[in-house]
Amino acid sequence: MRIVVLAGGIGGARFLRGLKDALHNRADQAESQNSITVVGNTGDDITLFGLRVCPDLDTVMYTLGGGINEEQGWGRADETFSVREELIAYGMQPQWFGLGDRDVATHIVRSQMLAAGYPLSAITEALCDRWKPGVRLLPMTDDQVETHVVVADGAGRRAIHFQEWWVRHRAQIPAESFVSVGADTAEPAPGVLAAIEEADFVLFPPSNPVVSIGSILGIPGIREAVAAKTVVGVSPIIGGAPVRGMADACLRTIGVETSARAVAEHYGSDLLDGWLVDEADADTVVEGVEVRALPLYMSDPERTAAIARAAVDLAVELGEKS
Ligand code: FO1
Repeated sequence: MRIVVLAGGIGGARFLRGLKDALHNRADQAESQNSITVVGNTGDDITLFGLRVCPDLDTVMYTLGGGINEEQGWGRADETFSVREELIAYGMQPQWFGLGDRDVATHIVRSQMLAAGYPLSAITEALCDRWKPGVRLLPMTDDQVETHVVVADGAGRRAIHFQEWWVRHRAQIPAESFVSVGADTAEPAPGVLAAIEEADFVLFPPSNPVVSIGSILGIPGIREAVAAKTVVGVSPIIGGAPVRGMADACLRTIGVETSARAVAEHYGSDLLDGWLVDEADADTVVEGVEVRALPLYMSDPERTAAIARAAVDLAVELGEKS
């Protein structure tokens, strides 16, 4: 099976680990027939201290490559922070985004290759040569696209980088809107549209539907290509609350209720064919979308693999998009 997964950070990476397990144990397909192409969100990317940081690409790469800080879901395991401490000693700003020493090496490799003219897709492939994530990881675009947040508080109305809103302010300043800076002139990265067209189906993991999956779908050409395929998504909302992160703050900003049903309706039945919800939301009905309920907390690898298997099974059941 050829599967394309649109992924953001932590939730997407953990789902992908379960998907690899589910395919590995699947009897009806020779192992070699399976391929997973991940289209990763780059809207969270930020340049800090002259280094280009790609949080969602790195979270997928480290999680599937065995280098992730498991509790955090981002950054490296066994980290030290000497570089960070020295930067603070120099009074360098910002100090609200913690870069670990091992992680800095990734950003140095990426920044050096960017300066030499390599596109982000080639750089990501080179980094994955080391980490061997077992999936093909493509950035959604090679162009620079960043999510900025329009906020208004005592300091006045202004746009700040998504990371500043997310990490410094923990999404506590109400966001008026999200702006995907650069998206309107961005092109899908090489291989993205072809992978989607050649896929048997597309999966939306429980990533942030607004700033992760929404950002990917916002790259011209990607939403149309995905809409032509069978798409099965996994709800990131269980019982009216996000499983992790602050998806509710993002959904509120775009006027979408924090519920499994509302997120599916936000994606739209022109895009979404199947939707997995937790048993707490088993009464979810979405016009034009096949809804299935099962335990959705990715509490352990077996549970995560079961969720991924259910997504694959539903996609196969829904078959070729009519
Ligand atoms: N998240 C935090 O809450 N605090 C941090 O200091 C932080 C540093 C960081 C460094 C590298 C990286 O790849 C991710 C990092 N994150 C941090 C997480 C990041 O904000 C999120 O992974 C995504 O951008 C949101 O999905």
